Amino acid sequence: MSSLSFDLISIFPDYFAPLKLSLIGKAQESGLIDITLHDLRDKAAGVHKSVDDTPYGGGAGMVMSPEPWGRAIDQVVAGSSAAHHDLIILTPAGEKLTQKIATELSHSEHIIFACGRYEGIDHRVSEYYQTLPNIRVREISIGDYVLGGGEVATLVIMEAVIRLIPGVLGNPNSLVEESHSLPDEIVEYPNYTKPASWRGLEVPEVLLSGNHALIKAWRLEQAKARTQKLGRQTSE
Ligand code: JDQ
Repeated sequence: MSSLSFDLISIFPDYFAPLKLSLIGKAQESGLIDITLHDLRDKAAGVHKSVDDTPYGGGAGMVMSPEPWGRAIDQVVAGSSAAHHDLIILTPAGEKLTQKIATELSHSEHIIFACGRYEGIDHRVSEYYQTLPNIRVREISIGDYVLGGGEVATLVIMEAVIRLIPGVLGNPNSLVEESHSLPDEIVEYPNYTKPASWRGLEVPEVLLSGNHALIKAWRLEQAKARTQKLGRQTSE
């Protein structure tokens, strides 16, 4: 079995409660994936268990200290049997999540998510782990808006990645791809189900025709029109 392991580090591990639900919960139960949560606070020193400090150079807010992150990540790496690790640091300044990145990550054996809070994590954490040959560091954003921390972004990435793992969806992955049969960058065509007439709105006639070649062409045309309308780039 390919079994992808995830280690999630956060001061709010309760954010990840939804991972026991639905598709991801079942993927865990069936052993296709393994998810371990870590409370960064457990790695904080002193009576106050502080994980943040004021920013060098001044400015608003607080920055997460590198020491607890170093202890947490070192421990996760030391406890892993994987030969290679992907360390994902969530940040609004990261490379934008794409389906291509999700696909790459679905082929990983071990993914560590560093979920910061406040104004983010001392940049040396990213720099340090980039120097290790068995770790690939990726700073990732899920979109151009500012969240309160990395936890929700991690849930988004995990959902995008885990559904790509063979055996996670009901249908085999090859069949799932076939059911879309569109280039990665093209948006989905509109979907319809019964009833054929609803509140005066009819399902497009072509979909009731039984002509599969015609339906396929119509769906591709619809998807392209939607893509155009969104102003998105296509390969053609
Ligand atoms: C963190 C914050 C002001 C960071 C702290 C850690 N796509 C995306 N949006 N926002 C994030 C990701 C994100 C990820 C991790 C985060 C936001 N914050 C809050 C606030 C400046 C920088």
